[in-house]
Amino acid sequence: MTNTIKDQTVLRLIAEESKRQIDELELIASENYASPAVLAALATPLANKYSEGYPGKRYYGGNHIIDEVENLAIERAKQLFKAEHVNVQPLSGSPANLAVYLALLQPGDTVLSLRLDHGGHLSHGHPMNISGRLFNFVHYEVDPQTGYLDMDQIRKQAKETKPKLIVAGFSAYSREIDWVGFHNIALEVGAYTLADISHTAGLIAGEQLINPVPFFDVVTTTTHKTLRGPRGAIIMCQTKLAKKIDQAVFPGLQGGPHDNVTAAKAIALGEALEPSFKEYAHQVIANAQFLAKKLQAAGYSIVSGGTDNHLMIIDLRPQNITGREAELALEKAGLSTSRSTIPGDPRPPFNPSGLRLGTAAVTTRGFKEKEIEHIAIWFDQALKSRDNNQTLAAIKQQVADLGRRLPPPQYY
Ligand code: DSN
Repeated sequence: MTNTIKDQTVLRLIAEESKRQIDELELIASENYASPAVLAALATPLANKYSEGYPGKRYYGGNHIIDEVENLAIERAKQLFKAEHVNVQPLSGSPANLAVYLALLQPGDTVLSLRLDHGGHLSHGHPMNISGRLFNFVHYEVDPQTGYLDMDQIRKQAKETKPKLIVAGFSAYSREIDWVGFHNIALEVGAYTLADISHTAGLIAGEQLINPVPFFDVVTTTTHKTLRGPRGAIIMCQTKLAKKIDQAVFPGLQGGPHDNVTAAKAIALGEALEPSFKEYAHQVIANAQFLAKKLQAAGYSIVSGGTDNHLMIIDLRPQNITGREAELALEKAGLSTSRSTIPGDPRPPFNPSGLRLGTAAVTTRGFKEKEIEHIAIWFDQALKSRDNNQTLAAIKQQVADLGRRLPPPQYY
């Protein structure tokens, strides 16, 4: 595919990044490797088209084929998640969430969501984000003792604050979510429900976690994390909200959809409908639970004591290392991770007390427990030798040897 690129500078950078992705191990919980077919769809002439509007009702001519592409993506998402209505146009996760707020709320309305430093997301009402500037977000927290969501406390807060919308679904929470509990609380206080399943969509599609789509009002997800598609998002909702959601996406927030990305979404959704995707989702969780167990055995403290999904948050305070120091040392050892706050973190988000790890990407490369055991050993060695560049370089070499034996899917 890159054979056609003649710009030597860009070509060199693409080659370097591609090599980095082979030689290093991706443990960032929100990343994955899309299939060659998904990547190929992105580099097609569909990228040339303008298609403002929706299938059958466009504001530009020449869209009869694009209509078929978009309808295909919609039908596959409906089938995969048992959704009544799907909008496949959102450009990414934050715009998808903003579209939902625009559809359901008036500026100043109250929304209840998880605090960012307890595992929430910027677009769930952080004061620096447009969501927090336009709407009155109040936040629930995880239980400081257990690291789990406390549904009784959330019910109490919902009754006190009477939100118009309750947001569930998180970017740094490792436990199964009580969707039914959230649904019941929303019924009690007369609130809409939004599930942001961006992190776990692939595990839900692979039938390893509970699916909130059939009974939540609206569900958003990015398509590039555990779902393993192109960068982008979709919104699923009940038929009664379809018009509001569609109008909020276009013309409310976006112009033309990215039709090449829509085609790639259709391919990824088709891949997720294959029986082998269930095995993938199962192995992602098995790998995460095995990694958590090995790290605990090596003395690391995992928030909530383990994981039910693809990710875990490690509280590094007992090791007296900050999240940033750990991230930098691990990067020198070829392990790509992201620092993270821990619930009630005394440190600032730029250099917090924790580190988030995920297994979606390495599982795509075919990693099983045997390879995960190596990761746990290298992780521990790298943090213990964080001031020794020679040891870190030696680990990086071993990481690259394993990485080259189990490379990510490449498209050229
Ligand atoms: N940045 C993503 C994550 O890492 O969880 C969410 O947007």
